[in-house]
Amino acid sequence: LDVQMDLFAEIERLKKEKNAIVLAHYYVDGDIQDVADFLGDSLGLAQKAQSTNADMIVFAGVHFMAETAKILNPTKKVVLPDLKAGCSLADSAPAGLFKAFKEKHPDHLVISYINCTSDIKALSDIICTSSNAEAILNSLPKEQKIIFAPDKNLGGYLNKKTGRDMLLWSGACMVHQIFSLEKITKLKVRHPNAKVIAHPECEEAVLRIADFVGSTTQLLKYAVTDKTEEFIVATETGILHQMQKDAPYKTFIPAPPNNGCACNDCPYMKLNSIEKLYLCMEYETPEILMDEELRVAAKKPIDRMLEISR
Ligand code: CIZ
Ligand code: SF4
Repeated sequence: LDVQMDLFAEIERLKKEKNAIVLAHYYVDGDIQDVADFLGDSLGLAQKAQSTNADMIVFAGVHFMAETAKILNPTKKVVLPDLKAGCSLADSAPAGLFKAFKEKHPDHLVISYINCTSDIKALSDIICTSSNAEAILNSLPKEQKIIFAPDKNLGGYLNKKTGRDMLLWSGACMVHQIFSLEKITKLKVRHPNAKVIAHPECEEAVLRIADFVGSTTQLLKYAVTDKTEEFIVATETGILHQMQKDAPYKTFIPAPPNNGCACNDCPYMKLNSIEKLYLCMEYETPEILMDEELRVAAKKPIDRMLEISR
């Protein structure tokens, strides 16, 4: 690539030329967040993908999110800067094993967190995100038997919050799973006025000491509007970019993981770069392509979610 090229200007030119929209998740690099037309968490991005008039959706996030955009927009071209941007949580639910598990519990409704493959979506009755999971559960009768997949931490948190006893698939996210309770506790001692805010994909022990638990968007809103000036943030570090932008005078400290690193990046989200974003817009590849039968089957439970959380 020509190092002199102004990639930001080129991306703006391509957006116009190709009637393309750039959707970015809060976990991608800050410079990509800044060139995006729309920034959001998985629910916000799915809703935006459904309502856009663009011809091409450029998805700076991970594969299951771009796939969700394609499921909702079969006639539009959906491109992802790097097809290797997968997800450890989605990988933790292989379709064959999950299908066998489901068949053992035929009287259960299957609710799956949107962080899963299209094969798992096709095996589900309703999709949810961390923003709307409670509302979706509350729309169902108390005695309804439910399988929740793939995140056991989010599932356990929801069981506790709603008083349900959902059967949990034992998946987890490698990023949220490895926050160190010990290091967060030490950090709290050094910052006695800081509040700990955490995503429900974190382990129960971390959620127990958190002052606030919420989805990516809820954490952002809380951090900006709460009167506290200092926060220890237990989720993917990319979200700090927007927190700092929206509340420049506040202090946001990434919660430390137990792997020796200072902060916690999702290696998949970080495969997105400005260079790859530009290249995928220019050459319209790699593209998300889907088998039509699978797409239709995976769309049904997403539509149910979008209806409930409109
Ligand atoms: O861990 C993720 O990938 C999350 C929390 C996505 C989202 O926006 O809900
Ligand atoms: Fe998947 Fe976790 Fe990365 Fe989110 S942060 S994309 S759940 S691996």
